[in-house]
Amino acid sequence: MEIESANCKYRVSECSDIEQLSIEAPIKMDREITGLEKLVEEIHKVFSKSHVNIQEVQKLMACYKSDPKDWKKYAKFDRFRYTRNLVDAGNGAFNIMILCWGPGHASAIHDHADSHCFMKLLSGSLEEVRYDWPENVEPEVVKKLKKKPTRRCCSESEELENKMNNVEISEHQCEEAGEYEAGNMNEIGRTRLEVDDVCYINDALGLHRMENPSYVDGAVSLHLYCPPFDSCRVFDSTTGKASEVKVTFWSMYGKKIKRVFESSPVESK
Ligand code: 2CO
Ligand code: FE2
Repeated sequence: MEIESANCKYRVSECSDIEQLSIEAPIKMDREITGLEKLVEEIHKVFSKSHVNIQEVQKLMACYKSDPKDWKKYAKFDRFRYTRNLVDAGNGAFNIMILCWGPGHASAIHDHADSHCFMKLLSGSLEEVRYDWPENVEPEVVKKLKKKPTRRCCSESEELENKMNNVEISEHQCEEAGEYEAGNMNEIGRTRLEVDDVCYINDALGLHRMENPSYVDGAVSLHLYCPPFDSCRVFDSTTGKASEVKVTFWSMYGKKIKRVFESSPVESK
C-alpha cells in the first residue's frame, strides 16, 4: 500500500501534519521512464491532480534514467559559479530546472522558501550537507517569520553577483540584512549523491548546502520545486546570520539569458 504523504501542491507550512513531511520510505521503481521529455509530461499529469504525494514525485524522478542526450541542451556551465537553467515552468504550480556545477562549485547554506525541493543527480556526484536551523531563526513551518524590510546594501549588479551560488555571503551583507540573532550552524547529516539518486528536502527537515567535491569533473542535477520560488535565505556558515537573496536563471528553455550587468563594461567604453 502506498504511504499517504503530505500534499506537495501546498507550501510546507500549510501541511496539517508535520510528521508526513519526513517519511523516508524506500522508493520502489516499478517501471522505467524513457527520456526527460516523458518525465516532464508525467510530472505535469501528477500535478494536474488536487493531491500530490511527495513519494509519488520522488518515484517518478527515480524512474527516469539519466541520459545526457536528453538534457545536454540545458546543461550550461559557468566558470565561477553553479548555474540554474529552466527546463519547464510547470504552469506555475512547480518548476523544473537543471543545475550545472563546475569543479569545486558549491551553494551557500540555504532554505527552500517554504517549498518542496526534489533533486536527482544526472551526472557527476554532489555532496549534500544538512544543517539545523540556527537558534532564533524559525522556519515558516514552525512559526511564520515576522518579515522586516531589508535595506539595499549594494548596487544592482553587485546584488546579482551576490546570488546564493556564492560560497559565502559577505560580512557587510549580513550586517545590513541582519534580521536575526543566530548562533553557529549545526551539521546534521552528509550524503553523497551519485548518478540517478533522488533526494528531497523542505524547511521542516532543515537547511542544506550542495557541493561538487570533484576538482576535475562537473556535475549536473535536476530539480523540481513546488511551488516555484524566486528568493530564499542564505546563512553565514560561522554566525548563522540569515540574508534574503534572489535566485535567477542562467538560461531558460535552452537559451542563455542576457544579464544586464554583462553589458555595462561595453557601455562604459
Ligand atoms: N536550492 C538550490 C537552488 O535552487 C540548489 S541546492 O539543491 O536544492 O539554487
Ligand atoms: Fe537547495
